Amino acid sequence: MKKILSGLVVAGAFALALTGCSTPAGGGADDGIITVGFAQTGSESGWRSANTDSMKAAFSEANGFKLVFNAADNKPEAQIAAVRSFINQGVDAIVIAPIVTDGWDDVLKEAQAANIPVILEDRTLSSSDSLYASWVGLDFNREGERAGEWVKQNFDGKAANLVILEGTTGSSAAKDRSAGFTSAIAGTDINVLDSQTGNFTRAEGKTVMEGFLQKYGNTINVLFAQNDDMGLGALDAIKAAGLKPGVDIQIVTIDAVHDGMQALANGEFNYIVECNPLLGEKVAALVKSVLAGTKVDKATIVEDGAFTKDDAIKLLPTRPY
Ligand code: GZL
Repeated sequence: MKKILSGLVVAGAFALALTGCSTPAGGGADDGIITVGFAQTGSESGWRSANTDSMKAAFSEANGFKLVFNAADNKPEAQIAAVRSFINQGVDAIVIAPIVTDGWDDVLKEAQAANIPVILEDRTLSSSDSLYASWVGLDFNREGERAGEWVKQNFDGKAANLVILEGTTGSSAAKDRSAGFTSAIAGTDINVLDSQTGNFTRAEGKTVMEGFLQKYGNTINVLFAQNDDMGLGALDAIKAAGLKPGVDIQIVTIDAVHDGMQALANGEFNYIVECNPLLGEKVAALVKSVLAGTKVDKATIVEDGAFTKDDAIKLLPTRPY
């Protein structure tokens, strides 16, 4: 019996070889499952967790995917190594949320040479857009501008002193939010006392804010944190200094994740500009379109809102993240 089975196995393999078992239209292995390598930044913030959850839910087996997930612990070199590993594994498509904008040309060229399409989600990178199929994300410059417009509206003419907690150095989110914010407060009498990266994390936001408070004391009137998590870390430092966040130091942040909206509802934050992390379904649809050879837009921007304390109180019970 064993001999017959082995004969059948050989014949089957031979038949498969004859058919050339080419990849079915729409990409994916012979069974139609699309294997996607996803190079995530890491798990630096509440936003990142919500984004990862959204991506894993969209790239499910039920939706026809096998997801190979890598979180690079906010280390650009580890993220590039993960993409190289996906290429070596022969995945059908690669998705990247680039930690920083630079250093991507070589590995993107390797993916192109391997005929593996790359789709970007969330942040962007500085390589030529001929090296990736499409990007879906947010308008970071507008997010920074909206935060600056709130500061201008509430503090222009008061010679207020402001400090900034910047996101990860070299990331498109930090660079573009800084550019938008700076353009919005141009021409006002607001003094930017200092601006330093807190790397989008609570811990580093707290440490940098402690340094600002030691240096400038209670002359600080306003904090612009480029994400909720750094703002939440700064709350600890502000309270430890005997100051009342939201009153002694007014705080504007970006993201609008649950804990940030809770701080806003509590009056510890004063304004939040949203940055929508729920990109998974859009990215999954893009991957399927690209593999099916359908023409796709090079860039898709997802709309953001902006919230006051009253908005947060009303929205918190039903917010999906
Ligand atoms: C923005 C995203 C940023 C968030 C941070 O789209 O890249 O990275 O604002 C996250 O919370 O860490």
